[in-house]
Amino acid sequence: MLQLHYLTAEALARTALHSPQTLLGAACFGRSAGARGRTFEVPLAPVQTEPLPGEALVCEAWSASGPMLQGRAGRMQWRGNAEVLFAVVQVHEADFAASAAPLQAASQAAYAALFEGLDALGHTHLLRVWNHVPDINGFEADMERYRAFNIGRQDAFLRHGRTVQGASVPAASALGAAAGAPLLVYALAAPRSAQAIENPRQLSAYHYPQDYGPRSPTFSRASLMQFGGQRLLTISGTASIVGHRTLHVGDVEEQTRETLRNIDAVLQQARIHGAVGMTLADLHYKVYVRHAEDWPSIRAELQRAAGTQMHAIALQADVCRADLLVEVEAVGLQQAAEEAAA
Ligand code: 3EB
Repeated sequence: MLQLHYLTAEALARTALHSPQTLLGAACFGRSAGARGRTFEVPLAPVQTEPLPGEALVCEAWSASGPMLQGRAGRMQWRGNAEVLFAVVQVHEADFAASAAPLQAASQAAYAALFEGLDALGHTHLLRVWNHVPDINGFEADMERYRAFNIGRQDAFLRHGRTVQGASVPAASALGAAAGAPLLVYALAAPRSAQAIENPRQLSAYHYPQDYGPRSPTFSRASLMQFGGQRLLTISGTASIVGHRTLHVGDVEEQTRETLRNIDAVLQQARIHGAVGMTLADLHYKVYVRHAEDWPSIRAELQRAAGTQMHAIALQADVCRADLLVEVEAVGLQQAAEEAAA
């Protein structure tokens, strides 16, 4: 059984100490996350993106039932069972300093490592990817770094026999990380393909026009996967975009409400594809806030939609379009009907 918990670094350390066998992998957020990682056997993504002041939940832990195997394949560290695998790849741009476009080359290398590792393990299909691009809104060779990342990512998909649009494109988030940090990609993968879900209110990102870069981003709006008796819905980073345009520039509350309308629209599609009865109140949220001082008003909007008991991690991060003030991703896990009835 797959589970997701948002917890403190101390709680994750206790879990790692007392029941490491059920941990699949984790991501921890903030400057000190990397140092903590060395004490774990399981893959840990050290995300150099700061939690918001006062927020204690700084780790995202995925667990599963065993038996699990783990290892390293080139730049990829992994751990998984027969159904699902957690993978982490970190690439230093300095390794590609000789290239005309080091971030683009590093992005391609990160995804090449992921695809080669996954192919070798038989967990060929990416379900969900988290991308943390250092200085994402900065420039490399006259191009915004997020756009250079998109070129490298798409090249790797194509070179490794993956489609870059349609039903098997993974869900994803792409956020900033501290300048100088390594490019960090972590992911969930499986031996079978998930069902990609799009949002009828938004143009598919893989069809975005050239205004947003020479290559469209390679991600779907959500992915839905069934594991035995369980369903996993992962909703991609979602923002105040309708069609392909940013709405409500400069207004963080309106951006949050538009984002929630988009998440709700994705959820409606997911219900059509089988996530029966899943609602906004059932999801785990990760919220990326450009300006830390906006968090209280964003949180108030989220709680209005998802309830005050909502599970959330809140981070200060640059979002991949300079005019976006907030991006929200979500995860829903539920027992499939056959299982619930049993
Ligand atoms: C958007 O909807 C906002 O490049 O992987 C969200 C989620 C965004 C994933 C990615 C980008 C990505 O276009 C940005």
